[in-house]
Amino acid sequence: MKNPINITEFLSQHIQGEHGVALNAMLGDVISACKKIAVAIDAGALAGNMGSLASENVQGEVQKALDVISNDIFVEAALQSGLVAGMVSEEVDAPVALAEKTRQHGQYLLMFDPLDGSSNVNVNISVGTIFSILKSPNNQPELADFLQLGTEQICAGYALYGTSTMFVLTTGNGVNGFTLDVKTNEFYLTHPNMRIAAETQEFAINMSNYRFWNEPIQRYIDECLQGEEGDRKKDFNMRWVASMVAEVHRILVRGGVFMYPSDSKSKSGKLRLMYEANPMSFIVEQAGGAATTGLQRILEVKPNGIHARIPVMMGCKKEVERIAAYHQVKSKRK
Ligand code: AHM
Ligand code: MG
Repeated sequence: MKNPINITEFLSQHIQGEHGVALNAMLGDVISACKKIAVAIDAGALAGNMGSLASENVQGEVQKALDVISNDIFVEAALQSGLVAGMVSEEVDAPVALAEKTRQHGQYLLMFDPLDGSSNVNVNISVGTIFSILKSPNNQPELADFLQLGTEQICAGYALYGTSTMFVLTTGNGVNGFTLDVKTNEFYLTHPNMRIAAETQEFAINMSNYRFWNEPIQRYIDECLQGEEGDRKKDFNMRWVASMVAEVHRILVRGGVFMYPSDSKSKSGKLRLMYEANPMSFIVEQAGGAATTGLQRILEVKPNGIHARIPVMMGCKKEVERIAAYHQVKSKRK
């Protein structure tokens, strides 16, 4: 690629307005966290990071699992700007405790999943970091201050630690993707204005849950599997990486639909609203796609807890609308 723009220049040129200065500073910290996490992941088993928390290395030191290491890297880096008043992490039960001094000037809330898909780490398959930034109602946020609708997000993004490391971002004005140049340790714009294809013949779902799904999801998948011989009159392909970041990235690049519905064994779904579903829905909508629980636009769901779970169907708008329509048929029949 000829002279791609680096992410710092891109952000200073493209992120302006009310939150511009703050976002530039906070994103600088998030980007540096993601670069450090990429290094920790790259080191793999050589760094002794793959063990569970209870295990010890040969020196008798307790080994830290990579998702805890990633969480610590993210928290430390995100505090640098002094603009974050509160944080919620998949790895921490309550909002992350910030020192009194740190949150005095904070005006923003940062939600994040430091290492999504971490069950893939030990088998060397792609994982990611997901984050979302909200305005904080005050600089001493209470639990209720975190429970904002996804429509309130001012920025969301992810890092994908895949065959190359990428950083994908929206601030509500389209979606842009950057690739890490390992020689200079800089992200460069390689995927400007990412758009989800209007048509697709590819779906992503964990098929092993088929018997637990509700009827609308079974119907949608049955029709995909019937292919040319069924109502859809076209054959479908399937992918399942078990890493939402990799899945959504593939959909941004070559189309498709991703589903993690609720089912009879996980009544609320598996994925978390505030730091998985919401940021990814914001990105997907900004790329021309859609995201639903089946019954409601994800970005309009009022969270009932910082770790609330939610059914997720996202990607190609037409397919997501079809899935939502199948849920409508079911709820009318009740
Ligand atoms: P995690 O946050 O504990 O890693 O779980 C989220 C991940 C998603 O990235 C992925 O879509 C899903 O779990 C895979 O679940 P399953 O193993 O049930 O297929
Ligand atoms: Mg996760």
